[in-house]
Amino acid sequence: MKRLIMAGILVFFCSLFMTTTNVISKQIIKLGVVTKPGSAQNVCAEKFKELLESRSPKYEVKIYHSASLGTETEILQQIQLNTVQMGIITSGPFDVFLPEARVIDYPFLFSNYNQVDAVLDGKPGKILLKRLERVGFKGLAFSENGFRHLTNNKHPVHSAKDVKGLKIRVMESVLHKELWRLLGANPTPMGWPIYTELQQGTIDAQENPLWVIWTYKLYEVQKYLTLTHHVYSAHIDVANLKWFNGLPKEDQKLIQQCMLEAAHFQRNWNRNNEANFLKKLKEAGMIVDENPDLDSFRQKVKDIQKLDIFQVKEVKELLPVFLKAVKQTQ
Ligand code: EAX
Repeated sequence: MKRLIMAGILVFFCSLFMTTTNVISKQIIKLGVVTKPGSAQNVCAEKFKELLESRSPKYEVKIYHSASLGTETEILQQIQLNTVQMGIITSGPFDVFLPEARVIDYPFLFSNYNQVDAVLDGKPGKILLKRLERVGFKGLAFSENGFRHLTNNKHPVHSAKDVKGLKIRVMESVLHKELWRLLGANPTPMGWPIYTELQQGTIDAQENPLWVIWTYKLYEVQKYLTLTHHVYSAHIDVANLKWFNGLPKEDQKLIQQCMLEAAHFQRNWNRNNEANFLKKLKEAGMIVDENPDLDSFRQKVKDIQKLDIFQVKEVKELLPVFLKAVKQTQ
């Protein structure tokens, strides 16, 4: 009996020890996204978590969503400091950190998803991911926000002249501000979310992919939707470079692989749902212009390359690489 009790106690302590060490040895990866569950960034983040945790007992991915870490710019700053290890961040705000990141958001660069995949999964995308190392990020993959469209609450926008004077919120991105200034609007950079500002009328307009307009109920505060496709908005899925490089080689490979798979899964999710989001937005009462005069928009931004923001050496070198790669897909 005594022996049995001793054995029991031993088993108890052993299992306690094992559970404790198991818990202690799990490394927490903090991953930041600005948007809420169900949104494009989160679909990618959740898939990444699922893949990594099922393939390695070593890591636990903690997703910080719904702007709990601040704006996308602030999340990027925290990743640079390694207080947050990873992020799924819209490409726009990256150009404050690395000017050449703005080539992805170059207006009317991409016309369809085949081009996007060929260029971002090809050499130009790889160059850009590598460049991020200069500012402390490990660029892992591209997931996506999607093609951006204009909404506003003032009047229908069919051609570029209708944009004149609109008070529009833009991302915290140098390029996006300049782009909407060229188009004749009055742009204000702000972090996400922006529902209250739209509701209160501090701003008249915003631009985002269809899933955003639906998920954030912007149809409640924006009457008009114009399918402008003016910018393809990627997410750049990044990690703190030093943290990443400090991991064992096989873990680096695994994290890279899980993020690539998550990104591809998420891109499909976005593309498969787009038509449905449009349908729902119409049903919700938005007045949609599906065939705006895009030439008038292109005309207004045709000299964008002459702006100072495109004279930065690194931007000047990388933009032609992207433009050429897109051409080759045609
Ligand atoms: O995904 O700030 C923005 O407009 C972004 O598109 C936002 O992250 C929503």
